[in-house]
Amino acid sequence: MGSDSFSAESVSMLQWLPENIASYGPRMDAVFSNIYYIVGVWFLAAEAFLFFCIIFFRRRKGRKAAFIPGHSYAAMAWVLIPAILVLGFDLVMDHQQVPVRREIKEGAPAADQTVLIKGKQFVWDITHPGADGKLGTPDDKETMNQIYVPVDAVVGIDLQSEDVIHSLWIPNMRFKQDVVPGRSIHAWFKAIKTGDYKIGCAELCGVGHGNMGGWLHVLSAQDYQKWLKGELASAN
Ligand SMILES: [Cu+2]
Repeated sequence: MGSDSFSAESVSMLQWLPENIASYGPRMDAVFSNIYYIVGVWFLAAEAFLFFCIIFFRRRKGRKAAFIPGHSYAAMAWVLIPAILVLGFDLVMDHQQVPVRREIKEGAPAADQTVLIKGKQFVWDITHPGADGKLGTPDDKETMNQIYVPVDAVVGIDLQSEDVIHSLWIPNMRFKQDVVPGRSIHAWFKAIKTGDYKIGCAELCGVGHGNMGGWLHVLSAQDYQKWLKGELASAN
């Protein structure tokens, strides 16, 4: 990874996205912007052609409607050439997203620590490892809807559901992963900036779906240690 062709900071469309705080974010945003521009150009071309046809082939006095079966190659070309072009652009987009997908979904680096996140109607039940860095020990720290992680650390996320399908969504982290009952799904991220960032549920999971919001708190290494010891004033 790290090829300059993936550098996307200068692309204006990215100003609309929430601020990126993920180590892999620039590569993912580059994929977003490539798709945005390719699809955008095709959208404008298709709409322009549609309006051209509406205006120039409108009903007029003395002009009869024609039935065009489209059996000639010249007629078929109107469909086949755009279809081949679209397929070509599709392959280009696939080619660009494969390494990014591989990095994020398949290439999970060794985690500095792992957080267990359980979705249930209608809260995120979050278990952080304590000072020993391990889950399932007495010093684990549990919270509701509040995730605490140190900055610049690879954080593994184990996702489980106690009832229905939820989806953990952290827009600033470019993170969205379905949470499926009966499965333990492993994901990861690495925050590159401290701060508080919104989390939500992105899968309609019942009447309280809209309440499944919370915060991701990215702390400096010192603040994270303070939080573990219960000394961080603002934290629960
Ligand atoms: Cu939910």
